[in-house]
Amino acid sequence: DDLGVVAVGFSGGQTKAGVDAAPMALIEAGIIQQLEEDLEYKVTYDGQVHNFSEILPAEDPPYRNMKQPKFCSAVTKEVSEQVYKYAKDGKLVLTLGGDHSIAIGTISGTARAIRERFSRELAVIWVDAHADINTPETSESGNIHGMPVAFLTGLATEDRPEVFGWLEPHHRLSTTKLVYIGLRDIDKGEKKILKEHGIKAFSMHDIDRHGIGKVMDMALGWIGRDTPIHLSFDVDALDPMWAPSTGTPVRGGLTLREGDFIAECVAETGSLIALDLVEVNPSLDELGASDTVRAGCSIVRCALGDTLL
Ligand code: DIR
Ligand code: MN
Ligand code: MN
Ligand code: MN
Repeated sequence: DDLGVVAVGFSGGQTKAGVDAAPMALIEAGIIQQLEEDLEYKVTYDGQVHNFSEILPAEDPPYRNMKQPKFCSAVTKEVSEQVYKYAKDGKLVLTLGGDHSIAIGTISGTARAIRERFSRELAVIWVDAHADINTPETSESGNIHGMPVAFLTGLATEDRPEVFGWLEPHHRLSTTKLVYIGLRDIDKGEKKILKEHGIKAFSMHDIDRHGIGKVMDMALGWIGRDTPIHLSFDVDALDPMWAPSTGTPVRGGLTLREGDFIAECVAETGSLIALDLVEVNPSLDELGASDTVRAGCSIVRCALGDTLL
């Protein structure tokens, strides 16, 4: 099978340095080689970790409470084009982040490609401790990595093309095609949005109650068979015991096996068209960095079809 890899060394959606180094750490841990040799993918990768310094705006003051709005917008627009090209080509797309703001690029790219190729709507499985569905107005932090789902679903809109105004209807995702897994730290404004729009979410409480097996049955049942799936996996969904090196760790998360199991279940559907692995930050909790990178590599392998037996 054909796989396109995009390495996005971008940290501007939040304020902690180091998440930009994650793609190189994952690649140095052998992720691409494993996909080629063990899983027999035909990999297309330009060999570069893009840091987008060439499109860093001269000035980028906060706008509608968003930090680095122009830079985030320009980077995600570039990522969107790259992911779109691979997905349009029929390639499965793996994006190595970077912070989670880059999903504005990856998901808008696949949503557009899937519309053009199959006249279908994309489904997204968002695995995260956080819902990342703040609008600029509900956000308490101003960090754009807490807003990607709001922009992707059109709950947040903006006319200025240099601040996400480039997002058009064909880039967007329906709130009915979105499923969350692993939530445990939701802002007040986000809770209201989730409730008002009836968005499907499986929190850690749901996983404790039903078990991860039943939760995956329910999540995939909600999406329905034969729907193209984009899996956006924030490594902070895992408990900090397994993935400590991330910008906003939240205790009480998924075990390593639960994370891999989610990825394995998505792989089993045969409907995965794109995968994001984001928010690994090797410079935080340096002793735990290699564990975090290994956990990330494992999730990628599981989602791309590695099986235990
Ligand atoms: C918080 C944290 N809800 C925010 N979000 C994070 O900044 O909007 N997302 N950490 O991964
Ligand atoms: Mn996230
Ligand atoms: Mn998160
Ligand atoms: Mn919070």
